[in-house]
Amino acid sequence: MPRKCVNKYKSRLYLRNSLINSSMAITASKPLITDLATTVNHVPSNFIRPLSDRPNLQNLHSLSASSIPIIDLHGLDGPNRSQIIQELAHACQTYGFFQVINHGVPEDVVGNMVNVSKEFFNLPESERLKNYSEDPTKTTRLSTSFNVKNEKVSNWRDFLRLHCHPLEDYIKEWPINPPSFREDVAEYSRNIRRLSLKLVEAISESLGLERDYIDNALGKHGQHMAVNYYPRCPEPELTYGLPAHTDPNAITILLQNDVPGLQVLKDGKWVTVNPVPNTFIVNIGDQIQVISNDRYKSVLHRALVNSQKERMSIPTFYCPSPDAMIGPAPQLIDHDHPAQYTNFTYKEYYDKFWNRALSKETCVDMFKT
Ligand SMILES: O=C(O)CCC(=O)C(=O)O
Repeated sequence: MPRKCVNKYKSRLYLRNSLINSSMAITASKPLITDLATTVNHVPSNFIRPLSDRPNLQNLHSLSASSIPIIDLHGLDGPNRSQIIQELAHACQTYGFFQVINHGVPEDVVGNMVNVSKEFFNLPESERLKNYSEDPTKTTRLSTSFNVKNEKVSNWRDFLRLHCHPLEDYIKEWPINPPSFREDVAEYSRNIRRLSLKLVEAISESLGLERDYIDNALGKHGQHMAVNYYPRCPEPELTYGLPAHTDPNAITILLQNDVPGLQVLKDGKWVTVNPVPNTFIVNIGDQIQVISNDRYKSVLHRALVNSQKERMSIPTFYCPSPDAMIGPAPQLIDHDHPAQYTNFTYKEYYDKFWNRALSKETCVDMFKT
């Protein structure tokens, strides 16, 4: 059969499966969207969002690079510290997002991370599938969408998710292909951990807390990474790479390639954060919203896809260890600012996060007083 016909047949088969049972369809055909995307000219029905919840590609408000604050970390450990702390406080209160330059992560470490990630997603399907799992409790896994077990509409994303701290506990589970994968990703994750620790201390100080307050609140700390791969999509106006959500962790440090797609909700409007070379995008996660007793906000963001070019983003989720007890810092509770949240362990929070589909009703609301 000519290739065109094979593709048509495969996509029809896929669509038929979608209609029979949308949650089974993705496993019944091609588990990964990376492989399915090359066989379809239309978005299969289980990826199509209801009319009221679609990206409005005609109405994109592009933030120019300077609209999301860019914070120069040079001198954070020197005479510029108090100035940088003030800039951080402003960014965290006003945007929940900022970008950092002079962050100390060498360009070659970032370059190797991006290249090896690309190589991973270019491996033959059978090689990639060795890492496939739909179990969110697995500490190393390749998967698709968000949580295929409980979502009604699928997302145009595959992702490789890795726990990274303590590194020696997890590195032995990571893919062995491409051959430099473990070395390149380990080097990147060590560098990002150093940056995260610096930022966590600075954010703590910016809230008027002891420099090590948040560091201590995170217990033994955790660090997870995702490599998000968004293939080209024939009808990007019908679906998302990731729908609106906030991040469940403490802070996220995001590296994106040169293809735009990240949007942040600012004053009720979705704005695109255009890629800027040699910067990371940092956002406040739910745990810092709780610790700050709502002084800092964990802001809704989402990822769009496009028909021209595949996109990759690599977020590092810096988080508490599962046993860490999280609650508003007592120093930030007073008569005018009563505690907004009950105390909980990060494990309780994280289990809730994965057991629900991603949605605009953020998980943090489930822990309100
Ligand atoms: O791809 C992006 O830019 C956003 C990724 C993201 O929000 C996530 O992985 O939680």
